[in-house]
This record gives sequence, structure tokens and C-alpha cells, in this order.
Amino acid sequence: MIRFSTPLLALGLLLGVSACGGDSASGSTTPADVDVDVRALDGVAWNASSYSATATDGVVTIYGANDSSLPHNLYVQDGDGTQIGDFIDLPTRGSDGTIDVELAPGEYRIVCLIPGHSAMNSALVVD
Ligand SMILES: [Cu+2]
Repeated sequence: MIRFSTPLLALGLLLGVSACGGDSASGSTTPADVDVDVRALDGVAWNASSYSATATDGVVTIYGANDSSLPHNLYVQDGDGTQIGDFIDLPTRGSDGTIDVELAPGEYRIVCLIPGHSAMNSALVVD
């Protein structure tokens, strides 16, 4: 019965409101030390159109979680569409993962490369 329709609601979940076992709420809890929290929502969408992060020693820690009913993956690309670092596979609702990616300050894209999911293309601004 809980539906994630806005990033604010998703954020609320991150702040510790636990899912009640409904059909769509994710039970995944964001790890403590991540710089970016990216969630796939129903409707083939990330939970934000733009993310920002501060690199620590040149590394950004990215957490990805699947809060939707479709399979997804999470890749970081530069402006030319070249993959940077590792990726996160998000095959089912509730799947998640964390990657450390070396990123210089600048703007990148967070994308899902599953065919038909090109709408899942958000900015990642690193400072
Ligand atoms: Cu996807």
C-alpha cells in the first residue's frame, strides 16, 4: 500500500521508516557510508533526475537499489557514454549493491542499459 511516487517519500524511507510488507515498498536500507543513493522506481525511472556527490580521495561510493517490479542495472558513464568503473546489477525488487568509482570533479550520467530503459538517465555531479 505504500507507493513511492516522489523522491521525498523515498527519502523518508531512507530515514528509517520501515516497510510494512506491502507490495511495493523496498526493505533495503541505505548503507551508512555511501555518497549517492540511487533507486529505481516503478515507471522506468530513477528517483531523481540529478544527483550530487563529493568524492573522497577521488572516489565516489554509489549505492543502487531496485524499488520497482522490473529488472534494472546501474552504470556510470562520462559525457561520451563511456562506462566508468563497475556497475550494479539490480535484477529484482529489493536487490541492491554498492560500487566505489574513481571520478574526477565533473558531470557524469547514471544510466540503466536495459533496452527500453533509456529514460533512466540522470546526472551525477561530482565535486
Ligand atoms: Cu532499467
